[in-house]
Amino acid sequence: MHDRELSEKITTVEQHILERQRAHPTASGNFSWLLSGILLATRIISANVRRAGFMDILGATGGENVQGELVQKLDILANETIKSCLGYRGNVGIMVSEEDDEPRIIKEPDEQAKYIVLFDPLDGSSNIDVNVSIGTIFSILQRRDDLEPGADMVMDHILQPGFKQIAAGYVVYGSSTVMAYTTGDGVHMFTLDPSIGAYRLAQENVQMPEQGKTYSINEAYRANFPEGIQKYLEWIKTDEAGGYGLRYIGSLVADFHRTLLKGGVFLYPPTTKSPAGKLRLLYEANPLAMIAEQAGGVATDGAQRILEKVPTSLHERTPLIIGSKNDVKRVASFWKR
Ligand code: P6P
Repeated sequence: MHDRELSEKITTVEQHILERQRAHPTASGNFSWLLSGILLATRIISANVRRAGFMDILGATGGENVQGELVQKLDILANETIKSCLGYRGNVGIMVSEEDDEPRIIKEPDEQAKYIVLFDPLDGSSNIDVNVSIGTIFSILQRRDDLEPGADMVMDHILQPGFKQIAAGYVVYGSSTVMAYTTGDGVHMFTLDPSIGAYRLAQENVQMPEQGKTYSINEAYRANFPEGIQKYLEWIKTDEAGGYGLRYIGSLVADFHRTLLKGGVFLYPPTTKSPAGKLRLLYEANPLAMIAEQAGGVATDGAQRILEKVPTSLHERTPLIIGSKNDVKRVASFWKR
């Protein structure tokens, strides 16, 4: 490395967490150990995503996951990698994956493993074979300490509203691999530096613009959206709206990442095919909603704040309107669920 590069301050995620934990003496090293497990997994996933072009890991396995979607080989690899990296962290009690029908119990309730990690191991997998950005989304809860005797000692710990999350984040495997996370103290963004195999701090306290110039929705379903959404889609194209552009990658993490940085609004409303919406509450909407709010944005299901929804099932779906506060407010002026 040249002197200039040596002199550049490299702040890794681990350093960043420790520096910020010093400001929060109550924080335990437990959490940074847990997060480092997730980040190790994403570095392995990133390496495989980048090699997908010439390794036999493209294409569908032919199997189906609980979502009834064709499961891509990289999906399997990502899912197994995260479970393997987290399984030995010692402080993870339960894991919930988009790819698995049931939760995975790592430690029994009395084994002092307080964390619950919920994740979509590889979101947007339908884009894998065409080299479009895909991503990993994760949410971290703690076991509850207020359960009554006779409670379901697995599901009652998992089905907590999103405002109970202690941390959330995503990794987008795009032209570079970028990770954003929050522990409720702002959103911080890192870029994976392949030359050192570590995530380097790119931006602290990321702020979402109060208003953007982009709306992001699959207009192919226009006729199936609620009438209010259809009216919003008519309005957004008028001169009065002031020149919005439509961007839709079809990979939630990539569409959200752009919305976080540039502002605007991402919408996945209910459709006749998916009356409860398509996206999952526990490991897609909740973590992205925590990130959005921590960056000054908003996330609703058209009726209420995403983070206040009390989940009723593991793979529950929800409508999602997420982005800049003025843009989400504008959508709400046309459509309330
Ligand atoms: P549609 C990918 O399959 C995904 O779950 C999200 O990443 C993405 O936002 C959405 O589905 C795209 O769905 O119905 O527009 O193809």
